[in-house]
Amino acid sequence: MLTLYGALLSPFVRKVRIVLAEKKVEYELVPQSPFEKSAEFLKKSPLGRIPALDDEQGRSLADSSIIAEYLEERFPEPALLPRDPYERARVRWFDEYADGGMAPTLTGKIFFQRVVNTSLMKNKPDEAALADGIQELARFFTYLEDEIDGNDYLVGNTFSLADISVGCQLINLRHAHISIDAAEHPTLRRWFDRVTSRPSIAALIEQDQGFLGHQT
Ligand SMILES: N[C@@H](CCC(=O)N[C@@H](CS)C(=O)NCC(=O)O)C(=O)O
Repeated sequence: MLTLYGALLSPFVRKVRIVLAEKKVEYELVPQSPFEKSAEFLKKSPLGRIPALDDEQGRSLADSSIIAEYLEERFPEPALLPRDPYERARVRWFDEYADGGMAPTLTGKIFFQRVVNTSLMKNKPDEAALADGIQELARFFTYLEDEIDGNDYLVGNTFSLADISVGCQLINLRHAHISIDAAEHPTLRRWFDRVTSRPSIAALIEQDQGFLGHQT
């Protein structure tokens, strides 16, 4: 069986878990904190980040995007990357937009300050970082609203890794009590509600909420 190392609440771990659930691949989730980096974990994930994955032979891979593409190649159905080369590249673009563009703001600033630093670690939030993050949100929302352009999904009007990666960042934002305003960004809000009501995603949100409910 595959072994995934990671923690609830991480958008990157969630991304891989959704891919596994969509493809109905069984796996064992081994808890791994992003703050504790044992020598053993660093062998699996040399940058010390979650997630990491071991295959059935104990061979490791790190990074959610690398793992997602590996899973796509090993378990092609249902496809989460389109066949068309341009659309495949667009999915990879949205994965990068989510992880490289949105994550530093939505997860790094807003979620980290409100949820990790304040609710879980009981520290005072860095109000400047939080305010910065909140102020940066509009440009992401406006871009995504335009890109969805009345479709059901981000690329090729089919559910793909693009929806998973972008959705995972917005789920962390919602955990930080910020939702997409339906009046200001109606298309993005409809898309988010559609994506988060998929069973593979709704189940993980429920797990996160259960965990947060116990902690706060
Ligand atoms: N590009 C990586 C990012 C993973 C990442 O940053 N994970 C965070 C937790 S949400 C982490 O492990 N942070 C610890 C660190 O950077 O030292 C991926 O997609 O897997």
